[in-house]
Amino acid sequence: MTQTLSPGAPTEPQGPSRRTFLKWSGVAAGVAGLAATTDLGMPDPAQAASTEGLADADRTVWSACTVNCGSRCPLRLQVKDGTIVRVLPDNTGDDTLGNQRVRACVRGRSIRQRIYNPDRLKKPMKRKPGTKRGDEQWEEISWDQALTEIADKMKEIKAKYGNEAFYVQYGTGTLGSVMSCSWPPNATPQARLLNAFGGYLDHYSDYSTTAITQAYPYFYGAWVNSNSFDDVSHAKLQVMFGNNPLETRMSGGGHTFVTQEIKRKHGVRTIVIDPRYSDTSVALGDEWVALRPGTDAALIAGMIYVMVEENLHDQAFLDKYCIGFDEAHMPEGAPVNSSYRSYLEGKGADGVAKTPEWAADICGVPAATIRRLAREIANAKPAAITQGWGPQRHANGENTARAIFLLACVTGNPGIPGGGTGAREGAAGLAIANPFYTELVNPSEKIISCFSWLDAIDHGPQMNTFNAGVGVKPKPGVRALKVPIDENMQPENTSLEVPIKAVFQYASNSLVNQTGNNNESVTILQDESKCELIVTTDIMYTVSARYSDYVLPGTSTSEEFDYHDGANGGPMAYGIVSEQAIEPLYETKSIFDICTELAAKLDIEQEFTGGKSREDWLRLTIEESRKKDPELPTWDEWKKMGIYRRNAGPVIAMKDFREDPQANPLSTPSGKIEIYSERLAKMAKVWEFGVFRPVLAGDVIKPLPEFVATWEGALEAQENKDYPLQVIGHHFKGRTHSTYGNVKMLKEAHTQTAWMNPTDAEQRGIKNGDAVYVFNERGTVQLRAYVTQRIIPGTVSIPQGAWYKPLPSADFSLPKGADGKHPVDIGGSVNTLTSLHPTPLAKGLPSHTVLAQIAKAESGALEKIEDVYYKPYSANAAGISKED
Ligand SMILES: Nc1nc2c(c(=O)[nH]1)N[C@H]1C(S)=C(S)[C@@H](COP(=O)(O)OP(=O)(O)OC[C@H]3O[C@@H](n4cnc5c(=O)[nH]c(N)nc54)[C@H](O)[C@@H]3O)O[C@H]1N2
Ligand SMILES: Nc1nc2c(c(=O)[nH]1)N[C@H]1C(S)=C(S)[C@@H](COP(=O)(O)OP(=O)(O)OC[C@H]3O[C@@H](n4cnc5c(=O)[nH]c(N)nc54)[C@H](O)[C@@H]3O)O[C@H]1N2
Ligand code: SF4
Ligand SMILES: [Mo]
Repeated sequence: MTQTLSPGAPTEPQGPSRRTFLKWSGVAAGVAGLAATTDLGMPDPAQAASTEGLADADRTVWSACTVNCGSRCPLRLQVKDGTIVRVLPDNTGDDTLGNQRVRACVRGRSIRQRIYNPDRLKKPMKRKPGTKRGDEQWEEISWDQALTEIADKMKEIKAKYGNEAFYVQYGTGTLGSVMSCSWPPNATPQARLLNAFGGYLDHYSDYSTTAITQAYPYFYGAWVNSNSFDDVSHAKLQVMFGNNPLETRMSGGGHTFVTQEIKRKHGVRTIVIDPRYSDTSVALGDEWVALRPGTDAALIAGMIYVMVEENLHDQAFLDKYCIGFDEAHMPEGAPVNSSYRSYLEGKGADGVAKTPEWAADICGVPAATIRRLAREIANAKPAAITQGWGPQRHANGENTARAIFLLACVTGNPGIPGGGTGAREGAAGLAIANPFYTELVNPSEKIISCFSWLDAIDHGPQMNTFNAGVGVKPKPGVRALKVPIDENMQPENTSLEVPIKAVFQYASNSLVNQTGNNNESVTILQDESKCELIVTTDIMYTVSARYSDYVLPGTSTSEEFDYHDGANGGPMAYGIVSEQAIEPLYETKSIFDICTELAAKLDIEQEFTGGKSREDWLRLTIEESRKKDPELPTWDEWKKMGIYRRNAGPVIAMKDFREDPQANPLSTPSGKIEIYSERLAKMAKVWEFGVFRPVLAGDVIKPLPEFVATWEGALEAQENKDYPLQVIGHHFKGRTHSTYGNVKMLKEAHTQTAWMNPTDAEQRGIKNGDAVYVFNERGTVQLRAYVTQRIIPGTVSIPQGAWYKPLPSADFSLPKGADGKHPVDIGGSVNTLTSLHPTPLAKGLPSHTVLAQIAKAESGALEKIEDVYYKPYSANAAGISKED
């Protein structure tokens, strides 16, 4: 079942010999300066006419970068003697909106260093019997042995616990593919395999948007985007809350291009609200509003207070389209003084007026600035208000997300050109069918939040809807409410029956590294009486691989062919068909082949493949899509063109609702925008906190999008003497999460550092570039400090995704307050500091809610960091085939 380049091509795995590889990497590096493109830059117009890339390459094939950065870039891979020697960007389209050339960013252009990386997994591996998960003692075994043992264990677990003991882990490393897709979980080969095997426990939401995904149903009824970024041309003002497309959507034909092109042509004034002076503030911002993390809802309450006081709010919009803003527009039966206006005026339960002065104390933005911003945002008609997902990745991120929606509504912006919903920007796209995944359905009814799996391993059968957010399975493709609610709007309770006993993870580094609290995660996973089987398929020897029982070497996108959906933040809809550039390296296999072979061992091969090959399924995918959209190219045409694009025009979100709310009601119970949610009011009464973890400040469900002071939030930071600094972990250009995090040249260009304000640094005797410890009760990391005015005082940012590398604490001179209980993470993973305490409603990640302390490290620490940082991560694991 190995994918071959053409009939008759050798099917045995072929790694490039070290000699061939060195020869061609040498040539490629040597000619980089002469070619029409460089590995890091844009095409050089002066040389565009000359031969592009390597003149005597055997062939150039379309491929793609399929990681989860929110962009999707085609790559043209040049192949010589079976080895990829150059990576070229898109050379089609141009620089007009709707026909954009989709230029890959620095990461995509360094993909060769990821394909031929010393950390590449080469053979199936089994944790040596008698060793602990994480001991990194491996036995290389044959595929047959690996899959036979996994199948036997699966049968045993199924017989003992049933199918809900199987879990497909969250993972987004190849979400940009169809046949190799890793997300959404129910549209992955592993899910199809488990469906054929009798089902598995599914999860809802995702690590990107757990809080906002569960906030949506109670405000807008369902997920809506905001208008696309090209539509900002019609806005008078752009306001971005924690939205950083210039770093999180780096494709040169995508959001980065669209936002800058609109700014260049239309000059729309842009305000960026972020604790950091992000790359987006640098490139697009006319004003940076620095606020304390987790306080947007307070800032917004302060602004809306001014709008109401000065009658600048859009009362007509609120009356016609919303419920809950004032006492005259409340659902029947809501208590008196429970409207948002009552909350502002101090008539609600807390009795406090939400004046700009009140807000300033919380968020750190001066009251005068709040007044000025309120007037400007209310008077700019229309205003394009968007949020990234940083604001909601907090302890009560659900309320923050709704508060930003609310600002868009109070200013009357949803559904009109130049306006928006306060959600993240939308974009044009192609509607691609997905027959491989829709055909076989998961018989299991239960579903948990994506962040609850460690709890379900630990104490699954005690978890239910009210204490842990256990839900019932949504309809495929519907990102909606998972908490069942009866006809009287009363929530119903559902329980898990068995714990998770088997975890399958593919293109994911979320076992340990991307979930949170690395040290606690390791402790839960090391108890083999809990989770009995962990199977990881990846291309790299990742942090998660270290803690697995079986590690299966997967192929990378360049060793496969597939279809990839585009994403650009603007009017262009596009998709990419990639060709296989090289034979699978070493003994790697595609996830389709792995699942097919495992299915055979489970006697369900026919059910899994449906009697079709990988290519048959891809052809069917395009054929089915063409039934709905006949303009799309056929599979064979698409293969030749690589990228297909068309201008689909701007997205104006909620246009139908704005034009006729009676004919196009929302899916909320009232059909309107619900500023006050009766369902949340009812859920608040039955929701239980503190069953598995202590109840902390902010563990509440509020019917209104009010500010909630949370555990380890801005207010606790001011009280906490031991850990007074708020820590966030922004998404970083050096990596996509952990992916590309072991590419040496990217590490050199984008070093892992803790961003901190000079005020905080001076107080601690820390200078730019010093090695520091950042620590709290959950762990200690060691990394370099980046002392900069680009972050608000009192806040530190450690870019998320660095590879957790724990070393014994006895080898370090720990500062006061850092306990020796935990190892010291010298890789600088922010998840060594984060908590597993879930958000109240969504049971989601609170990744950006952390308090910690910083201290300067002992001399010699910097050298130690450097030494570990630049080494392959597989260097010290026993039993893994190393580079020859
Ligand atoms: N503290 C903190 N933690 C966070 C976040 C945060 O903001 N702060 N953000 C969260 C978010 S939004 C997300 S989406 C998650 C992401 O978490 P993950 O989805 O786990 O993301 P990655 O770390 O990129 O892991 C992807 C894996 O896919 C593998 N992979 C890449 N390409 C290929 C391929 O071609 N073939 C195969 N077989 N494998 C491949 C990579 O080697 C990598 O191990 O992290 C979350 N974690
Ligand atoms: N280069 C790169 N690009 C990526 C990724 C990556 O790892 N690297 N990951 C991709 C993925 S899967 C996702 S989900 C997206 C993530 O996209 P986002 O979730 O939007 O990214 P973040 O960096 O978490 O947050 C965006 C901004 O919010 C700020 N912020 C943090 N807390 C707050 C707050 O309380 N209030 C306000 N107003 N701002 C706050 C941060 O400083 C940051 O600048 O990015 C995608 N793109
Ligand atoms: S990381 Fe994202 S922006 Fe960069 S090449 Fe890959 S898909 Fe494009
Ligand atoms: Mo994400």
